[in-house]
Amino acid sequence: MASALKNLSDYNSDNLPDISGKKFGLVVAEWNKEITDTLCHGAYDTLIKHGAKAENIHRNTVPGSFELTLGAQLLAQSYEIDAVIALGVVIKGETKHDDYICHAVAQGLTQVGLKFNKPVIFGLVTTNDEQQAWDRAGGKHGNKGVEAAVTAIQMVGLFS
Ligand code: DLZ
Repeated sequence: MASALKNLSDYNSDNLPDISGKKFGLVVAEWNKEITDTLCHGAYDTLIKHGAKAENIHRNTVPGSFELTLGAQLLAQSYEIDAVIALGVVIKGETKHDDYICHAVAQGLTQVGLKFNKPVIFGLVTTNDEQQAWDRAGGKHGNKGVEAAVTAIQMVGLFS
């Protein structure tokens, strides 16, 4: 039976929209800086590979992942920015700090996206140890920065 449902967007991760005129914000946490820099390079290279112009990619650095929300808001409130990608690494410690940070960031980024009605991508890597984080920053589980950028591009297509 033919479906009456129509796709609002034909874009998916194999068929991404033209982003040559689009502007992106990257907000990157400095905790676990070597790893977040690797995520950031992955995201940046992916945006460039898919046609974004270097001058249209803006980066904010924030101290820790908890600050990603405000850093994302600073970018999202600029009417020029089409999508924001938030990148951080939270590694589990002896206390429950990681839980608090991760929940706060997930809720905060959701709110920013809804408030400014634009894609705000959750690129927070949450792991039990540093090795697991590297595994997700160019290691055996890929680079979550690349995945976050592909998600941003796909969402920009939905909003175009
Ligand atoms: C305090 C803290 C701790 C213990 N661990 C992390 C972490 O693994 N990853 C991260 O991005 N940030 C961490 N932070 C810093 C907090 O995100 C935040 O910067 C401080 O609590 C100040 O608000």
